[in-house]
Amino acid sequence: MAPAAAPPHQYLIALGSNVRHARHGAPAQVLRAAARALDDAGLAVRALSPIIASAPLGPSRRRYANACAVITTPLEPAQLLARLQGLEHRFGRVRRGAPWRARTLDLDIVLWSGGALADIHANLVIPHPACRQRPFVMGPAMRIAPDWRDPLTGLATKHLASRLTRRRPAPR
Ligand code: PH2
Ligand code: MG
Ligand code: MG
Repeated sequence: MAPAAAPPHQYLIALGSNVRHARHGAPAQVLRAAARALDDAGLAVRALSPIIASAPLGPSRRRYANACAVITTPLEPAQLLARLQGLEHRFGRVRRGAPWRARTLDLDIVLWSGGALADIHANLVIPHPACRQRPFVMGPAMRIAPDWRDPLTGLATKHLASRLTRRRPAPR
């Protein structure tokens, strides 16, 4: 009997770009091409959020295109991370110099169906440690995975997103 296929995991991936690509074009086009490339690489894209434009957080001055995708794959987190880094590389991303430089393609694992994880060898932490503070992650995330929960706070992405967009009370 053929061995049963490993049950697929679900992952929520954040996509970002703030540099044009010679062939694909502007950052939003880069993200569309990246979603197709994920699918072609066997990382089945179940949902792709709308693509938003966002002001850069950090030193780069170029605006970003951001989106989220839900994918399913039998790959374990460290294996998936290696695949995502391969894709970033194929899209012309160069890893050198300071972190947070302008990039053609950034693919981050935000959440997965396996709960919280810290893999020191792969330098991988899930949930993505900064995801709760980032409207450009939680906004797209709540459009396609509103009920996925952050295992550390117990809050769903829709709640994390609304915490980030809610107006703060005026100071007294
Ligand atoms: N990614 C960063 C740093 N700053 N700013 C925006 N708006 N969008 C991003 O995806 C982003 C960022 C590091 O990965
Ligand atoms: Mg990132
Ligand atoms: Mg990254």
